[in-house]
Amino acid sequence: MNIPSVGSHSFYFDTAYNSAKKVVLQGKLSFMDKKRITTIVKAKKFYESLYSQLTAIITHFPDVDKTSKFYQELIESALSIDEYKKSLGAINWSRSMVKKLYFSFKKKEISLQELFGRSKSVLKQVSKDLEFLKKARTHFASFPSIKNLKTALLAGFPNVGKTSILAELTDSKPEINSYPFTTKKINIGIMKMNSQKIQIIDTPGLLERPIEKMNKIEMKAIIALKHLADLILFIFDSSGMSGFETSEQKKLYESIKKLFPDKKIFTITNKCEEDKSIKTDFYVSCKTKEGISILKTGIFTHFFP
Ligand SMILES: Nc1nc2c(ncn2[C@@H]2O[C@H](COP(=O)(O)OP(=O)(O)OP(=O)(O)O)[C@@H](O)[C@H]2O)c(=O)[nH]1
Ligand SMILES: [Mg+2]
Repeated sequence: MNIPSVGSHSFYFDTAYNSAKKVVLQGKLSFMDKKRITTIVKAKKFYESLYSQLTAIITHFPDVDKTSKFYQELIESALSIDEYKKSLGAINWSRSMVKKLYFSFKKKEISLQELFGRSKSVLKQVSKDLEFLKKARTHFASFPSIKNLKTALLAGFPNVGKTSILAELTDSKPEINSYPFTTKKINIGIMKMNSQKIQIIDTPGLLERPIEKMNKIEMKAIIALKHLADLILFIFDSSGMSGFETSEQKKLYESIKKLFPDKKIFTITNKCEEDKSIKTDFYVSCKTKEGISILKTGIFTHFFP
């Protein structure tokens, strides 16, 4: 999600105030007229600047109720939706207050100095909301941009080679390391074959534990599984290199199957140059490239039979 940066309350005030300060009237006017008109133009500049800055915040942040279920759950996993809605509501309130104050100025109920002063205090009242939105923006920036394509999802214990498989199947160049929990965010790659495209998503290592005990990274994987997957690629590593027993991996597979009873799951043994002792639908090795093209064809045939 592309949201412009959020400033502090004084930043917005200063920007508007400075645009008002720059106003200089030219031409042959009496001293009194010049003073009167300058004041009017300054107020207008100040109001317009502030109003458009606040509008930019309101329009660039996503409306939770209008985003997809996937993004809604991602937002929920990162922050409190109530607080988020309240903060956006507060910015909306400040914008309407600024408008009211400007109208009061136009009706000569308040002076230019009062317009500045009162707008400043309105902004101060929403300073905490601006801070919150600043943090929310950082969360949103880390959200993946999911395309509306047929989607396969990589799942399995940490270190089994999910990200390596993503790199083999797609054009993605993800970070791969020999320790668990490398994937802290969702990686996405596009697999192309016969002019068709399939989106493949790599999730953080899924551990076998109850949903309530999952941390945020694990939650993200589950969220992705629930909303995005048309096919799950469950990766086994029976070589012993991942540090997780095959029996533990089988348990995780069973629990994922139960969690998503209506999803098709391909079981895949990775690191098959080391070991092929368990029965799975596919055997691949990212090291020797064995089985990779058979897997690619299998995925394509599933989506485009
Ligand atoms: N021998 C061998 N090693 C492999 C193979 N595929 C991946 N690896 C290695 O296994 C380690 C883990 O690979 P990753 O792709 O990072 O595993 P991951 O499942 O994405 O791990 P997390 O992101 O932590 O969940 C890396 O050191 C890879 O180089 C393979 O086919 N054979
Ligand atoms: Mg990974």
